[in-house]
Amino acid sequence: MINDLSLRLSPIGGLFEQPASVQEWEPYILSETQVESFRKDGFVKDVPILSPGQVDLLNQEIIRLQAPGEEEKKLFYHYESNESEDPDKVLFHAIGGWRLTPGFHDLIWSPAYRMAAYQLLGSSVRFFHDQLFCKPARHGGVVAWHQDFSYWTFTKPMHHLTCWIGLDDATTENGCLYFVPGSHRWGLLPITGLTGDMDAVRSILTEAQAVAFDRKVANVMPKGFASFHHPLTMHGSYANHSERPRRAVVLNAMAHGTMGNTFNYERMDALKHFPSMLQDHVLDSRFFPLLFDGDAALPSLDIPKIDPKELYETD
Ligand SMILES: O=C(O)CCC(=O)C(=O)O
Ligand SMILES: [Fe+2]
Repeated sequence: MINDLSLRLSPIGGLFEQPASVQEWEPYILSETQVESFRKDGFVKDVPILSPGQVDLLNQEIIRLQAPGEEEKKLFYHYESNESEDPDKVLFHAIGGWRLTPGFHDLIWSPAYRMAAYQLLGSSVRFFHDQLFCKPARHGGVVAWHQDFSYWTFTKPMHHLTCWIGLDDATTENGCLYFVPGSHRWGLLPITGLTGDMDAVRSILTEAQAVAFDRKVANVMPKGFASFHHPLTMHGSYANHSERPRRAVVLNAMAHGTMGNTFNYERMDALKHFPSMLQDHVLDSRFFPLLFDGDAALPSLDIPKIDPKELYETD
């Protein structure tokens, strides 16, 4: 029997010690300066999430996730050993690892992650899904420039947040992520592809937007550290020609109250293996656990937060 960990609605192992009091939450609170830089740029980086030992444990589990049994593989929402199809540009991309191994299951309960997500969504936090993006040494492929919400229009309103956590030191040599500061205010652009041509998005940009790419920021970070980005922030990562792999796990959260918007969705085929999401129904099944209701848990703390009306669609 396959053990589907999505049936377990709280941490199952000991990956993180959980705060036992209001005071124990305090070290995880992002500063007003960090929240302000997210508001202004559409991302914030250098947030510590994992110790080197925790990173090692997850990298061990990745070995298993890259060679799943037939039944285990069915638990993934999406699974491509090489999303790019070009054997010289390998991008392992899998959604749903949290259902298979205890470390990735418990990762979504990281206190540092939950606190930051609460502050940057400005709302209580539901888990949407996870993703693994792994580039091998020497022949790692690109992730073309994109906005995450262009892939998520089967949900509404747009009130999502992406957390990218490095499982290797990420550098410009091994294909770190890049962000275009301020692009979270560009509005939603169409999908132009996730692999293949890194710069495919250029064909649909205004001149001013194309110029903004000159200010792109390299998300260089040591392993175990995270960046958080807005669902419209333009981001992508170049090929890995270095002698080191570049592995990362991505946690996608949404505000509690986010609904299915699948009725007229054009890419239903891509959702074949996703949990059921019904039009106008709040996504609150066991696949979308409530991770943190900061207002209820910590009413006495003064926590800097994004006002959702400023940065998200709130209706
Ligand atoms: O890991 C990468 O290079 C891509 C990550 C990404 O697209 C994301 O975090 O939304
Ligand atoms: Fe992305």
